[in-house]
Amino acid sequence: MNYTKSQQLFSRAQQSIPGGVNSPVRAFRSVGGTPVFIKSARGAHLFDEDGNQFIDYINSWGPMILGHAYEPVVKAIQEKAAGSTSFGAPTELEINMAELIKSMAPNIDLIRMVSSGTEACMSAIRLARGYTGKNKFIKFEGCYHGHADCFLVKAGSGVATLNIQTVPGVTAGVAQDTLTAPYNNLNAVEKLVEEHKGEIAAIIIEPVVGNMGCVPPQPGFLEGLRKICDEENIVFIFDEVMTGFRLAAGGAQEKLKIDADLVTYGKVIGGGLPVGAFGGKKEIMEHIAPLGNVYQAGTLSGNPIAMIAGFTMLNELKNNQSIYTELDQKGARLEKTINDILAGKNIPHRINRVGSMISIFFCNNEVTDFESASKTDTNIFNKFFHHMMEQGIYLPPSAYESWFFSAALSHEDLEKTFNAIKSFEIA
Ligand code: HOZ
Repeated sequence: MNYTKSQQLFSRAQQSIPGGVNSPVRAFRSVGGTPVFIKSARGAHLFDEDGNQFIDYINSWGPMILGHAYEPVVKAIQEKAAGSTSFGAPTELEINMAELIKSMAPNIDLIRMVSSGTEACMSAIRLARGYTGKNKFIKFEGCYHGHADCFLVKAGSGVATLNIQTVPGVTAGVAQDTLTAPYNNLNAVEKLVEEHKGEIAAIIIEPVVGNMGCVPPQPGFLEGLRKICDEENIVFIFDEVMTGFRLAAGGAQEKLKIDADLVTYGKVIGGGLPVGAFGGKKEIMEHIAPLGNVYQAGTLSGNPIAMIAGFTMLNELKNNQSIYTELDQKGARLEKTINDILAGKNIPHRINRVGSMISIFFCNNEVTDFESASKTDTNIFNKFFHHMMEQGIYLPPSAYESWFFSAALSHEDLEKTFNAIKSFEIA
């Protein structure tokens, strides 16, 4: 494939944008090469500035569940934009959106819109602290909850991709209140809770991890965390920025049958526009200003264009839940066929999948936490990534990010993906 224009754009971008990108993983630093500059997308396909076409396995890191440029969403945005793009004042649409989310996701009595997943998680932690009067919280190694200072401790996603051990700018004072445990390790959490009795405000978790690659919870893990939270008056926060409305209409809470106290959402609820939200039980949420004193605000919160895009997409999902069965069937086909192809080639690998989130780890071990995910052979991954790109398959440019696919992915697209993998050689 020819990437001349992307190469030129990347050189130009580096003169004005740090590293040439507005989010680090996009820079292709770990896989090498030049990032592809995207011009447009439709359905399951991306089109770059050089005229190359790719089958998209990122889907804007989750939100394009129905595929790119989904017509009802595009139309709704166009119509809404004609009535202005921001008011900084309440609209009926925000109520419709809150009511729709409440009708789909469990345990949400009240919900507050923000502008990103980072903002949602940051606000949820502040709220948990304000509600419990405690300062510390537990997060899991390799889980990523946005880039607020307190979360950049053993974080996954870009921090893991770039192998950044400590993030300059995060003070020791902030980091000391962030406790970490290995994912899927209940004993480690019990130990932390015992050591810091009465000090822990929250446990925040990606119920199915996407930010160290896809890593599902083992049976009993989330149930055990729920029990600890109940016994110790700890707020249990599900970060559903990736899983919300993707794994099921009610997100991971519904899919895994676990109740959270607070839930955070991101880009998915804006249909790809910059949106986030945090919501949950009334008893906790009523501590948020102006009901309570836990302050949180934003001019673009509940922005009409973002709301109409998200509302239109979520409404489609609510009214057509067979989509989740369809996504799961495509995922199962993807998982089995890739497994068979790689096994036939004696390429060491493990595939983790939940619904339409899937990852290939190039290793011989089961992947259940960040340590086991780190055993993936990144050299093989990097080769695989570039091979797939050459064949017109666009994967996350990192061994530590889940792939996401959309309902628009056709069986023909799957066949093309399998053919691309069949021609992959390690040597
Ligand atoms: N690391 C982000 C996903 N987990 C990528 C965000 C982006 O580059 O858009």
